[in-house]
Amino acid sequence: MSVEVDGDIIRLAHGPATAAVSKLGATLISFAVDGNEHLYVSDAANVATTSERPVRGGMPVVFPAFGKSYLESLKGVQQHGFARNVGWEFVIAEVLDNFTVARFKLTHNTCGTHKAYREWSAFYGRPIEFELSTVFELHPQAVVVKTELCNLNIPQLEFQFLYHTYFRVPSVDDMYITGLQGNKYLDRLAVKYHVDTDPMTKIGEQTDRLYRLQSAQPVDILSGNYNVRLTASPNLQDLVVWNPWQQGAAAIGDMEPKTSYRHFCCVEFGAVDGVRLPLGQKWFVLLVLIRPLVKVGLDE
Ligand code: TA6
Repeated sequence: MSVEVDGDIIRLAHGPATAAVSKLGATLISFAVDGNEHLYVSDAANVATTSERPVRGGMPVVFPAFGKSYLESLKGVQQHGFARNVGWEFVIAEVLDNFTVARFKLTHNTCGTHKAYREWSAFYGRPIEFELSTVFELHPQAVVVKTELCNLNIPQLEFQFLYHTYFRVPSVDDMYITGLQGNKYLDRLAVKYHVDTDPMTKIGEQTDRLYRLQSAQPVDILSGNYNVRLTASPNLQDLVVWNPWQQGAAAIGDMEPKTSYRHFCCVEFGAVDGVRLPLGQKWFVLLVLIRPLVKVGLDE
């Protein structure tokens, strides 16, 4: 069990599990059990707070806008908001009896000069005051991520939120996602709605799907020794499955090597329908990434 602060990176260890979080966006950049790394990070990713570019990989926090938002209140805000582009305050990391924990915080004081923050504030006609905090609890087989938003001065603060998680897999050809069957999704490339009828969803081409989940149930990524189970709080009802494939990866400057698309898939729990948070209230979400003790599904 240990905690190590290495410049902008906080490293945690607890039993067979290790994790690392960059202060840049409070981005989880590593989660491994028994040395098996579950997150993909591009070779060209910059993980230091000196970069204004978000980490390409790991689990950046998308807030307050998803994509180029369709919501009126977020129209001026850049793609995926600004929380992933700025350095968060590292509050504390400590070893506790059952887990090792690291806490990060982002407030209007820390990101007040960011152009996208000012554009978001412009909609309300005054600087938004908020506190966003994320806690990473590393357990022997899991990482539990808890995020809380507090609205300090706007009657109804509207936002979107997403954990943009890049899962590393040996080969996307041998990867399946279960738990999506029966759910409606928007194919964001063809701009068409479908229902996923597949008990084991497979990605074999450029994919950008936005699911609306009917119930809060776990989603499994099956990939031999790299199986992961995702469990999210019921208020994270949306789920994005994204892989840029060859043509998309070629156009992403900081995705290296360009063949990386074969070794990751983004499976992203979020709330992208627009959440309205009344003044003085808190919004809380949770995501658990578990390495199952019993292997389900495929062998490597
Ligand atoms: O979450 C999927 C997505 O919104 C895709 O549409 C895709 O472009 C991607 O995220 C990556 O976005 P980024 O701004 O990180 O290049």
